[in-house]
Amino acid sequence: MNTYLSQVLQAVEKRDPSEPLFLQAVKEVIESLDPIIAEHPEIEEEAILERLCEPERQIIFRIAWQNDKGQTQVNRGFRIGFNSSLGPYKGGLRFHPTVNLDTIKFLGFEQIFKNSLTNLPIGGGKGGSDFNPKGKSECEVMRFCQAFMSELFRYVGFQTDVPAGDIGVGGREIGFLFGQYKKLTQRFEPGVITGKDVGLGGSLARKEATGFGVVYFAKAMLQTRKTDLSGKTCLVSGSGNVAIYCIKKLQDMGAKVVACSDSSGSIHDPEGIDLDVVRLLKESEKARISEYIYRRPRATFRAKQTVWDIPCEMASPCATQNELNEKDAKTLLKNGCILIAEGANMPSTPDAIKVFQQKKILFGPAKASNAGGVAVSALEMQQNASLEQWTFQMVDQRLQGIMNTIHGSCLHYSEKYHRKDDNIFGANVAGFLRVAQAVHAYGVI
Ligand code: NDP
Ligand code: 2IT
Repeated sequence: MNTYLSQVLQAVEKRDPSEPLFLQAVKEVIESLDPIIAEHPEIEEEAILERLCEPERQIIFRIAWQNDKGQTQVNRGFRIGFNSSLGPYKGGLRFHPTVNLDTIKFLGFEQIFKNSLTNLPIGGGKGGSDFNPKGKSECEVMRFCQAFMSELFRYVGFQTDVPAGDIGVGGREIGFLFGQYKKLTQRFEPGVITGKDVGLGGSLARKEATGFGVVYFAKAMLQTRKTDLSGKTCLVSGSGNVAIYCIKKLQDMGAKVVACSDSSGSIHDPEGIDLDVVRLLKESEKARISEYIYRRPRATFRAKQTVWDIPCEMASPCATQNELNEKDAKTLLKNGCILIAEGANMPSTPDAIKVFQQKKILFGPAKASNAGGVAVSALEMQQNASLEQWTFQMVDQRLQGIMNTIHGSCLHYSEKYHRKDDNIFGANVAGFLRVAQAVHAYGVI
C-alpha cells in the first residue's frame, strides 16, 4: 500500500482504536485507492481522504421514555452526519441492542460511498439507538420513537439531514417519527424523512427497493457471463425488509430460494420458500422464523444455524454485518455457489471476501448492490419536493436504471485499472472519486 494511504489508515486506527467495525470499513476502502492516489495528487495535498474519514458531526443523546408498566427506560441515541459534500446527510436509523458509536460510524462511512455511487445529490449519514424493539408493544415503540424524535428534530431537515429506516425501523416506526416531527415543528415537511407509508407521502416501491435492487445488480453481474437467474437455487439470510423483497424478486425472475433465517436460526425449504408465509410471520405477526415449519411441514428449522451450508448457486446475505465468515465462504464455493449479492451492510468478513476474490466468483459488494434503497429514498425526496406521486412502475424503472448504472461504474473502474471482475475495487473507486472531486471543489471548509 502507498505510504500516504498507510499513514491515513494508521492515523484512523490511532484515533479510534476501539471501533473495529469502523476500521474494517475504512480499511477496505483505503486498500482500493492505490492507483487513484498517484493520478490525483490533490487527494494527499488537500488531505481529502483524512477529511472523509472523520465525521463532520456526531450527535449522541439520551432518550428517556416509559414502558407499558409506567417504568422509566433510558436508551442512547445517535445521529452521525458523516459527509455532506454531495448533498444533505442521508442514511437510515437502526434500532437494535448492539448499536453503539462504532456501528453507526461504520454504517455512516459506507453510506458516503454508496450514496455517491447512485449519482444522486445525497451525502452520507446514519443514526439509531440501542433500543431493542423485540417484545415491545406497539405503544412502547411509539413512545420510544416520539422520545427519539423529540431530540433529533433539532438536527434534521430536507436540506440538512434526512433519516430513513434500517434494522428495526420500518414504515411503522417512520410514521411515528414523522408524526412527532410534524407535531413539534408544526410543519408538514415530508422530505425530512423517507421510507414513509404511501399515505404519508412515501414513495411507491421504496419498501421493495433495497431487495429488488440487490437482484437487479445480481442480474447485471450474470449478464457479463451470459446467463441469468432462471432456475438458479438461492440462499437468502435474514427475513426482514431487505430479505423479503430480495426473495420476491428472485422468485419473480424464476430463481428458487430454498432458505432464509432470523437471529434464532434458519429454515430450509427444498421445494422453495413460501413467501406469503414468511411475510405473514414477519410483517404481520412479528413472529419467529421457526414457526414457518408449522405452516410448511416439509421444511426444517435449524436452530442457531446460518443458511450458508445449504447447496446453492447464488447467496445473498441480507441480515447484518459480518454474518458470513471465511468458513462459510469456503463451504459456499465447495457447494457450487457462483454469485454473492450483498443485501446487508458489510455482511462478509474480510477473510470471506478474500476467499471469494481468489476464486473470482461474481461478487456484488454492499455499497453497490444494496444502494437501491437509498436511491429510491432520494426519489422519494424528489417526489415530495415536487408534490408528485410517481407510479410503482416509474419508480421501479428508475431503480433498475440506477442499479445498472452502478454496475456499469463498477465494471468501468475495475477494467480501467486492470482489476477485471473486482466489483469491490470498482465500487470503492467510483464512489470515492465522485465525492473526492466535490471535497476538492469546495476548498477547505
Ligand atoms: P429488518 O429489521 O427488517 O430485518 C433484519 C433481519 O436481519 C431480521 O431477520 C433479523 O432477525 C436479522 N438480524 C438482524 N440482526 C441480526 C444479528 N445480529 N444476527 C442475526 N440476524 C440478525 O432490517 P432490514 O431488512 O432493513 O436490514 C437488513 C440489512 O440490510 C442491514 O444490514 C441493513 O443495514 C441493510 N440495509 C437495509 C436497507 C433498507 O432499506 N432497509 C438499505 C440498505 C441496506 P431478528 O428479527 O431475529 O433480529
Ligand atoms: O443502508 C442503507 O442504505 C439504508 N438503510 C437506507 C438509507 C436511506 O436513506 O434510505
